[in-house]
Amino acid sequence: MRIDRLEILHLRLPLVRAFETSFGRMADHEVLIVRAESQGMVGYGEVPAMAAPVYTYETVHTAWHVIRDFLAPRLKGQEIAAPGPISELFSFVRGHPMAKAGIEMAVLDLFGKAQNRPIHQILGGERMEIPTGVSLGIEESLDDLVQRVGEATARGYQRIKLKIKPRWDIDVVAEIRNSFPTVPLMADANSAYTLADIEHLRKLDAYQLMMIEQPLGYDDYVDHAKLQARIRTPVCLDESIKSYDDARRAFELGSCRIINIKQARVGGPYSAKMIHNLARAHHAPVWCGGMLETGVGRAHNIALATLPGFTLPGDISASDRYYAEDVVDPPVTVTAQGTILVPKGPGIGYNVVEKRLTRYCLRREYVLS
Ligand code: OSB
Ligand code: MG
Repeated sequence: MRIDRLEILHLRLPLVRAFETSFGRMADHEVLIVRAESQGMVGYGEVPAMAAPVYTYETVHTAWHVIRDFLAPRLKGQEIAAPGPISELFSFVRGHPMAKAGIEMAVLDLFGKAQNRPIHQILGGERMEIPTGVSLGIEESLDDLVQRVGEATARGYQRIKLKIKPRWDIDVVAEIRNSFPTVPLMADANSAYTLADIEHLRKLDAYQLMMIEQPLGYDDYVDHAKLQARIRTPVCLDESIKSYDDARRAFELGSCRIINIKQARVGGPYSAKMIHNLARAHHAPVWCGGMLETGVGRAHNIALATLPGFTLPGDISASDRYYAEDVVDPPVTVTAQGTILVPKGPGIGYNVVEKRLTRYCLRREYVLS
């Protein structure tokens, strides 16, 4: 297959409610949508970077630059024999995994459409229904959060993730555990602590958390290993794992027992699958993380989460968790049992509504034609 045209669209979508983490508060979300065309078919991928480099160093602006000036020119005239990692082709660019992932996702969707197969089948997924959880942000008050947790459990979500930061942590987890004694619960700190906080973080051991996600430095392995040796709660890494080699380092050092796999953060679906395979060999569970994706990235995440090692509920919530109107039709929905039914249609299995892409689009450009 050859990519005839590649277009990138910079979208800004309003969130139904502001989402606050230890790195800041977001009222809307910015992403790039990658549209890859071949023989009249269109494949879609997503770069769920944000407007500011506060989660990783990438932003929608760095991804725009890297795709337009380096990755797209490399695709020109290339014959792509089969769906798979295009990381080889892109390895001359150091880093920038989200920019690379957006293109790889779009190419995978194209292959699915060309072969009339769903992408989860191409990836080797095994499940037709995936368990899912929800990520809840920092709120104005504990009462607000208790209400959010109540709503989410009533909707069926199989586990609740609480965002924590210094002064919004132990008491918050204690209160939620007290109000919801049996709910599967975890906490995500987005790198808000240091090793000096070991004794403080150890207090979380009292609340039967499934895991604590990325408590320490966003690029750290050594301190997390020291922390894991001192706390009972399993450590899960998110920000630290940007590649297969990062995952290898983390397992070798004992930095974590669980990995949150985001295909955008690790350079694409095939790198995500490799990390999944490595984690399986280490008997470590993985789950599919989220980046407030639109329906495009969300559909790719659903496909990834059908792989057998994704045994824990992920952060793939229903479209309406973040968006009043998603760019796909039908929107992603969650069953009363807290699962998502994997679509059977070709490619990503959801229809992308071009008119809605246009509605939220700030700028678009053909970067290969
Ligand atoms: O740390 O997992 C994270 C959102 C944006 C950036 C980082 C993270 C998150 C979330 C929300 O936790 C995940 C989602 O619901 O998409
Ligand atoms: Mg996280």
